[in-house]
Amino acid sequence: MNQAPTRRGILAGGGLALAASGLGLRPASAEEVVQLPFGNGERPLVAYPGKRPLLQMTARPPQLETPFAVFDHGAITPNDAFFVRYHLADIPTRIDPAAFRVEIGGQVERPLSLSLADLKAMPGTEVVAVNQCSGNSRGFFDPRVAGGQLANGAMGCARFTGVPLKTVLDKAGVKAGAVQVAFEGLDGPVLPETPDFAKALTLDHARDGEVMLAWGMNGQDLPWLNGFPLRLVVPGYYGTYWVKHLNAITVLDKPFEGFWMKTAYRIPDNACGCTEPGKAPDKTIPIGRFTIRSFLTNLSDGAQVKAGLVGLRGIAFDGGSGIRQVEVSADDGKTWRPAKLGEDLGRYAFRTWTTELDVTPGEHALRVRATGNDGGTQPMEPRWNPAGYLRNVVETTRVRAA
Ligand SMILES: Nc1nc2c(c(=O)[nH]1)N[C@H]1C(S)=C(S)[C@@H](COP(=O)(O)O)O[C@H]1N2
Ligand SMILES: [Mo]
Repeated sequence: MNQAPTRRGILAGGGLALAASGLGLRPASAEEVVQLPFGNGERPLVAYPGKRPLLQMTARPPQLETPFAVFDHGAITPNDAFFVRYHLADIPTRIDPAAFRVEIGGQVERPLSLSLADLKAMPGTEVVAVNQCSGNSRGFFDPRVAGGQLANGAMGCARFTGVPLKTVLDKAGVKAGAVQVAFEGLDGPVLPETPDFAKALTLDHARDGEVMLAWGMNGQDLPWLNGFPLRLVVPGYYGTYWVKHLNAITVLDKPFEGFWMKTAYRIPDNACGCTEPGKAPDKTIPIGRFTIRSFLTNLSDGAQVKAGLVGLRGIAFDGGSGIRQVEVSADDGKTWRPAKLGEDLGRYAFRTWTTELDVTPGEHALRVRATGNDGGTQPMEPRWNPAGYLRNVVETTRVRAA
């Protein structure tokens, strides 16, 4: 951060400020520490402005994981519980929404500088979509891999309100020969040597009508730490593309070569996106859509339950085909019983599910598996890649019934 942090919520000029006294907020007490189930998994629970206490992975920049129990409360993740991921320590702490502009330039007929009011005057759109960090669940990789050691809380699902990126690109008039669109936000590196965070989509993807510029999340302004006042929403795609505090959109006539596309956020170029554990891939491609996942949310590993009928519930999602089926198994995957799917909030959303299982006294390993409308499903054994991305093994929850 270059500016002195401020405690004032609203500045004299009418701008909003991140009312954090330094992104070095500390946990209120030593009890408020969560132990994630892997090495170096101690996380203080810290409440940042606009957020309930979340698992703090790093303080500068803030990287906060959602406590897993939140996902048991339904398909929508509340704004104050939504995870936070940043790469660069110089995150914006003051933004005047009235003065804010997003610039659309590069290979366009008419470069634009749009205010929030300009965007809100355009025909709007909404989507309920999951945002998940590529490194979600990285802490469970074995052998372990470098990078933020996250459990399963670097994901969330919200209703986003905004305008299709296509509408804005059409207004600017994309020139013939354009191939990609690059996106940048207001945050930046502390050291000039660090590459600024920028991402790109192919022009076809950028114009698919689903990628959107969002200002609203669950009926409110975007939380500060989730990209106030404007962010990119790329349904079905990993969070790395969901650029926050979005203020620059550049249409390109050649593929974007920035560090965060060319070097980082790449997966093995093969069907499983995996390599033999410990091996580097021969060839990589940029990460894209989510793998399909499902979770049991009402029982945690090691839980004690009463023998007999046990209610199970959870969530599932995939990269956008939508969830066709969720099944549970209590016999190491030999037999599966279908769960009942909850309300369909759209093919990019968390899909809730419920079922009951007759549990005899003793130890049980409960497994949950989702299948998408595209036929995709989850592997029984974890797959590995050096960056710790794409994790989607069938999750196992061990319970004891008495
Ligand atoms: N401006 C900006 N946008 C960003 C990032 C960033 O570091 N800076 N990180 C990306 C990554 S990797 C993820 S996973 C998502 C996380 O979104 P959230 O913090 O709103 O949960 O933001 C994306 N957008
Ligand atoms: Mo991410």
